[in-house]
Amino acid sequence: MINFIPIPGFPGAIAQSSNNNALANKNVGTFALEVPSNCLTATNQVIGTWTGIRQLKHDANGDHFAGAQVSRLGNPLINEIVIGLRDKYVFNAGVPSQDVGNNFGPYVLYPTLPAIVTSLFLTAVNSVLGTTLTTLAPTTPRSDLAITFLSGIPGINQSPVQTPAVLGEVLRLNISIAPKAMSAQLPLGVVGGDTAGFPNGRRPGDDVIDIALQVVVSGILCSPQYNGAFGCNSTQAPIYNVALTDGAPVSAADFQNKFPYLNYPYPGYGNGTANYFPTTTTTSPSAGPSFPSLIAISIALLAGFFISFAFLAF
Ligand SMILES: [Ca+2]
Repeated sequence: MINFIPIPGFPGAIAQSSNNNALANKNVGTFALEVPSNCLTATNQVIGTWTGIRQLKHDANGDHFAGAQVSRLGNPLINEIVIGLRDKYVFNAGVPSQDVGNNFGPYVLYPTLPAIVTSLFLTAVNSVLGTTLTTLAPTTPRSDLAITFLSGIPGINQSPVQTPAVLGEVLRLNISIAPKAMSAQLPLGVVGGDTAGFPNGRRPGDDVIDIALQVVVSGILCSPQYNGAFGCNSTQAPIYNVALTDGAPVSAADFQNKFPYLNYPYPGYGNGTANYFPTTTTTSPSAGPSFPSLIAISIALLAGFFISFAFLAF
């Protein structure tokens, strides 16, 4: 799913091009909700959310009911590239409050992805750059990843009223940080200097693949600009200043400026050809109240499954 030819300026490095988007012109089923934000907060303005997919079951009368949870996700890519194969079933069947007890912490503190990238690229990087790096991976244990994905970032999306911070794999959002107009959104979110973006919530135009590569593999949060706030420094992250990328750009400009913010699906007929959007204008939902009074939540929906939203008001 991820193209590992990622180092800009490196011979053979991938260039930013929409042609690298393997999902272009593909449809993803989505279930979108727009919820008044004041329905989701408790004693402070930080919330956590995740989704679960449940099997569709039938009783003796043929009525539907929700079976066991078979998939779960808060932050993108956690299930795919962080949780180890032997524990994916446990992770998918569980809830965030069980993550510490299920001993998922080491997957975050000692991630495999940077080690894989090192095994693939270390020799080539040293050869081309004339360096003698012994690894491309930041030093473990990765306190920066624990803060980013398990506790929330202090001052951004960590609950200010819980000490110590509650750990668990949820997508955290600080509603008190004002959302930005689409024209002002930066695709790299927090690491790009836009605290209204991922991992403080997730907007459709946030380039979560590039963000994850630069946080997990480059170790950008160990760079001098963060001054040790994430428990690491640049000497522990050999390529902290390398902007790793999958080469597939995405930004807010690719999406609608009103709920559900995601684009309308492509028709099955003529997909991939020019001018295959309907030429007639259909009535679309009104923009409704402006942010931040509403939060839009969307997730991929698999046919034949129940889906549940869970909100954690800290
Ligand atoms: Ca990208």
